[in-house]
Amino acid sequence: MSRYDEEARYDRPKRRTRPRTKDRPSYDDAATGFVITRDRGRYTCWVEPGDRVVTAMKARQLGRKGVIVGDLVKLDGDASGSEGSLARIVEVLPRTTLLRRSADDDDPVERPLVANADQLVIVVAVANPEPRTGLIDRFLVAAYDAGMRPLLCLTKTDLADPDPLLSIYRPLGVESVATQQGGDLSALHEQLDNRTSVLVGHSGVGKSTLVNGLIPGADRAIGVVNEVTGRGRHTSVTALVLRLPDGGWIIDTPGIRSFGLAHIDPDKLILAFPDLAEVAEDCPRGCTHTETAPDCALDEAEGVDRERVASFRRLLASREGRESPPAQQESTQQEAT
Ligand SMILES: Nc1nc2c(ncn2[C@@H]2O[C@H](COP(=O)(O)OP(=O)(O)OP(=O)(O)O)[C@@H](O)[C@H]2O)c(=O)[nH]1
Ligand SMILES: [Mg+2]
Ligand SMILES: [Zn+2]
Repeated sequence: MSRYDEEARYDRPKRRTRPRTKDRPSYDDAATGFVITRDRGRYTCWVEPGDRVVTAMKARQLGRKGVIVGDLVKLDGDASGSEGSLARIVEVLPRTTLLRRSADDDDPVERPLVANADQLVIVVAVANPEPRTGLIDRFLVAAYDAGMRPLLCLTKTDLADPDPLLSIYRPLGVESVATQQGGDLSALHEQLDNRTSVLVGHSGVGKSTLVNGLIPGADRAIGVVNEVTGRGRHTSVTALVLRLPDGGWIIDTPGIRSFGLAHIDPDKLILAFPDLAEVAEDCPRGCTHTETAPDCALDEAEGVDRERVASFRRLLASREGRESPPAQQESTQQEAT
């Protein structure tokens, strides 16, 4: 019997008569790895001492517990990182943040995406593909829910003026930067330094292009946006953590078309709409803020952008599994691949 099997059995006694902590080996001395990418059952981990990269698999005792990009894990077995070696992930350290989504708004199954990141960079092209505020609002909800700072990054500003979008989100206190391929990225650098940032957005908005601009030699593959459909080609297929030259980490993720929020409490949606939250303080007690809610303050409020109210209500409605207006249906559509 291999050492692996023995340990797995030791960790999962049939009858637990003593406190669990006494049954478990202590991994205090084990190396700590930072999960930078995964491919099927293999996790690539970065280990600070020796600046080494270690390939690992999940130990049996973790059971169904997920290991995701950004996790800090304890590595047992051969964590040397030498050619052909394989370590075992025996423990996942508590996460400081967790970015997650559901496949769709009425699908309660949560899909954890990235752990321990502190900034969500919402990458939106000002053109090709056309920007959708509905998706930006969704990402803002997800960022606040995950405990992450949102940063709006408007790309392809050589193709169109970013000001109309900036004028919607700046007053809400959302930090933003505008970029273009080959242009000056110092404003973006400043926002990323010493943070762990996740880039999210539709396929083809230019996430990998940004990574290549920020990190000389990163060499992320870049796709072409289809002229007819305006869709990207889903060039990046797995999330990957890269180290920024001036400190901090950046995580490139595959493009997504939908970002379900079924796991988020409807009461929390309004956190992403501070302009509306203020108005909603005048709502009757327990107001659901939907279109049919009696005396909802959002109906009459002056100085409130009706588009914003509509976007908020579309999110609310989609959360409740109700029929959504066409604009929303389009932005939550699954990519047909
Ligand atoms: N005009 C223009 N094109 C850009 C700019 N940035 C990126 N592109 C182009 O947009 C296309 C898609 O870029 P990618 O970086 O692959 O996009 P992505 O967001 O990583 O896409 P996925 O990996 O599929 O999610 C490529 O053809 C880029 O050359 C820009 O600032 N201006
Ligand atoms: Mg990409
Ligand atoms: Zn209300």
